[in-house]
Amino acid sequence: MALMTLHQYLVREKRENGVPEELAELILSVADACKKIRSKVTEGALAGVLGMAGTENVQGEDQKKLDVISNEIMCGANAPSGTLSGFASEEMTEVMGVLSEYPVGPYLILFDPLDGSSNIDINAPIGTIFSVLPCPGGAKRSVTEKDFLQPGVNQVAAGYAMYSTQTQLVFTLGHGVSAFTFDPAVGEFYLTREHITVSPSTAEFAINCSNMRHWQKPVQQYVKELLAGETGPRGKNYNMRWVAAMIAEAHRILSRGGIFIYPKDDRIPSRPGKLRLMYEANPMSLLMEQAGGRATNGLQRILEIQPEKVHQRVAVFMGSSEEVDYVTGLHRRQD
Ligand code: FBP
Ligand code: AFP
Repeated sequence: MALMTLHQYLVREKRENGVPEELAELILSVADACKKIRSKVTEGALAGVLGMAGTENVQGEDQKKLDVISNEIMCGANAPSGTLSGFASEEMTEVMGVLSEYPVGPYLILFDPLDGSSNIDINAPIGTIFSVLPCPGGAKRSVTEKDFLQPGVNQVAAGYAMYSTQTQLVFTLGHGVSAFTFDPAVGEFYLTREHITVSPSTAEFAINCSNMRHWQKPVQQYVKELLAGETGPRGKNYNMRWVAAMIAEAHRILSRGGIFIYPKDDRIPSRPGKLRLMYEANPMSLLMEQAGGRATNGLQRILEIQPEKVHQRVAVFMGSSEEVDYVTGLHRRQD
């Protein structure tokens, strides 16, 4: 049987699950942006897109050329769609309204245009993460940061594109998680996995162990128990992976289970974690929950956190429910 295109899938979602026309349009324009980013990523040095941009983002991080290019592509491809009232991006200090030359729509989009920046120049997996929120009060011309400060449970869509051996687009519209593989010969995304589930149990974990000495006690204890293997308290041997791009860790978990952790640590005591709540943790948490997994900050469900700033950070424990529940339990007992 012929594979279903992204467009056909969205037609079906509109008909069977009542997905609004404008949301389907927005997903198509995100997919177009991801195709363009993929093209730059794939050409690499041939397109002159590797290396540093010589600028810093709002988090004080040095921007790579591809961070900046991907941000321009995400803004440029989605602004004219008529589905949005505003944007927020890891690479932009302030939230932005849609230019007056374009019609406005009922949604806000937040994105990390290029996740896993340290992987760009080494030709390892990277991706684009996006989150879609309703615009309070409906479509409007001027948006403020306050409009964006909604908990992750309000997301009407979330997902990512991953640029690796294949380019895949994975998203949820609130009715499960589906994955699409890009066929470069045709220029189309095709549905290749539907009803994705995260297995409740796993023997695979992902955490940057070089920071072990900086972790808080519950994380130290948890990883010590995993490393103790089958004779330890968890009674089995665990394997470890670290791709240094959350997108790839999430994709692995959605493929074969696992737990991904980026905890708070004492390198910067005032920082609650490294990852950004609104355009990294929230979209991934929605995907995990839609696939039957979990996502907490160690104490509470990430999707229920009320954001105070668009660029705020959060600790992340996400993936297979048995592991996330276990490590969350260790934190709660300590609290
Ligand atoms: P960027 O969005 O700046 O690329 O950083 C986020 C991130 O790459 C995550 O995707 C990843 O899990 C983490 O940083 C890796 O950090 P570390 O330097 O500890 O390996
Ligand atoms: P395969 O060729 O069977 O995939 O295994 C080789 C390899 O992937 C190698 O490239 C890695 O360094 C190593 O296995 C990783 O193994 P663990 O992380 O599971 O120890």
